[in-house]
Parts: sequence; structure tokens; C-alpha cells
Amino acid sequence: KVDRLAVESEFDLAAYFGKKVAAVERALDASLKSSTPETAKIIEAMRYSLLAGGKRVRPIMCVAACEMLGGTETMAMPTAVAVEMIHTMSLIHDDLPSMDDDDLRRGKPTNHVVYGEDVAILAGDALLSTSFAHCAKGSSEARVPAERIVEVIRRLGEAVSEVGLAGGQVMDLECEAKTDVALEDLTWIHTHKTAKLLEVSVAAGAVLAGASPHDVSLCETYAKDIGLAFQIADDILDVTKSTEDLGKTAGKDVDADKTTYVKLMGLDGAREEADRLYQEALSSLEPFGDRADPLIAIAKFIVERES
Ligand code: GRG
Repeated sequence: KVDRLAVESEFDLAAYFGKKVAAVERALDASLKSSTPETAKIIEAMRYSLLAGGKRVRPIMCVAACEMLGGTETMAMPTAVAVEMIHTMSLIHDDLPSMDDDDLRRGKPTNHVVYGEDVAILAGDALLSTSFAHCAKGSSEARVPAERIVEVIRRLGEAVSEVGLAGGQVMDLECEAKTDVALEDLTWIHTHKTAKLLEVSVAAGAVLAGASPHDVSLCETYAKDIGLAFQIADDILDVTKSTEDLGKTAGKDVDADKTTYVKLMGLDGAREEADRLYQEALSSLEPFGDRADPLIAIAKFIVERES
């Protein structure tokens, strides 16, 4: 097993994150600019949510995986922007009145509260389709070989599909009405709704770097474990933070009837499961030695985060 204390002392995650977040923010800002009066409204709505200051975990993981496998930040950045566009689309749609009906996200009014439900739906749709266009155009400008770009776009498409975000969300809606949701159903939901996008972020970074199928698959296993640990950490935070705090800062779901890992496993059981998944995730990265330090530190940040 990788020594967690050694990871803490040797890698400065705050410095790494600071540098990478700044690069991602610059790339996100440059990715969407209105050039005509006709597009001003929708671009404003897209930028409102895209530039609303999320943690940027997915794009940073994409860049980190690409660099771990010998690629560069320049090669990975268009895909890093694309995964954040997809993530933003999913948050806009998740907050809609017909879904979670949330008024606040990251402490700001949600997209539909500011622009109306009609424009919010379209801003989400436009972010989704622009993500593919941006990935294809930017990666080819960065001289990534075409077959790697096609593979990344295939993976992005699948991650949003019925075996990705959309499927996970529908299963979640179906289970909302039930009181007897099994652990395996809850895990299916979160493997698809939450873990898939983290999985594709890391795997795409590896593909862009020209990694072998075996190394891509190790990256996927790491991200899947961390994706589930991320959701368990979320469930733990829901019960350890006050309801008032949650509403203001994270817009998290505080529905007491919802099935969560804490409900099915207890608080200690959920903490143990998150730690088990974290250790599994680290073992997938062992073959990469020191080059995996950023992804190891990000995994630790996800499991131990407080918001
Ligand atoms: C429209 C095709 C289509 C798909 C969307 C709405 C939907 C289907 C899926 C919901 C996906 C969703 C909202 C999953 C939750 C993911 C999650 C854990 C979000 C919080 O991520 P953080 O903590 O957020 O990274 P920040 O704010 O830091 O970006």
C-alpha cells in the first residue's frame, strides 16, 4: 500500500492545485466568447454557470493523468475544458424545477432562476454540444493524433449516455420514490451519475498521452473507485454539516428520505468504505511511481474534503 503520510509530506497539493486551477480558469474563460449580438444571451447564460467557481476537480484530473503518462497540459486542456462543460451542463439540468428544483448552486442563484427555465435548458444543451466541438478543434490544434481524439470523443459521448450521466440520473429518479433501495442500486446510480465523468476525465487524459490500453484501464479503475468515494464523502458531509450551511454553500440535497451510503451503512461504515475505495484507488496507481503523486493527492483531497 502507498504510505499516506509520505504522500502528505512530499507533494504540495495546494501549490499544484493553485497553478492548475489558474490554467483551467484561463482556458474556460477563453473557450466561450460571444462574437455577435445574436449569441450574446445564450453565451452569457453558458458563461454564468461555467465560470461560477467550482473546484475544477475533473479538468485537473484530466491534465494530471495526461502528464503522468508523458503528455502535456496543452494536449489535455481542450478535453479538460470539455469535461467541465459537461459537468456544468449536468448541474444546470440537475437544478431545474423538473429535477431537484434548486435555487442556489455554489452560493449563487441557479441558471434557471437568473435566465428562466427555457434558456437554462438550452444553455445546458449548448454546453454539451460545444464540449465535443471544443475537444475536437482544440486537440487537433494541439497536434494530438486524430485517432486519439476520436477515442476521447467516443468516451465522452458514452459518459453522458444511458450508461453514463443520463442513465444514472434516470435510475436515481426511479429510486427516489422507493424506500427499499438496495446498496447495489445505489452503487449503480453513483457509478454512472458521479463516477463516470471522473472516469472519462482521467482515462481521456491517458488516451491523449498515447498510453497503452492497460495503463488507460488502470486509470479508469482508479477514477471509478475515487468517484464512488467522492459520493460517499458527499453523503457523509450531508449529515456532518448543518442544513442551513448546506443550502447556502453547496446546494446539496438535504432530503431526509433519500437513500444514502450513510443510511445503508451507518456513518462509521460509510467512512470505512470511503477509505477502502481510496486505498484501492491508490493501488491502481502503484505502477506509475512518483509520477502519480498529483492523482494520489487529488484522491486524498476528494475523500477528506469539507465542502
Ligand atoms: C442532459 C444528457 C443529460 C445529462 C444530465 C442531470 C443529469 C443528467 C445528471 C446529474 C448528474 C449530477 C448532477 C451528478 C452529481 C455529480 C456531483 C457529485 C456534483 C458535485 O460535483 P463537485 O463537488 O461540484 O465537483 P463543483 O461545484 O466543485 O464543480
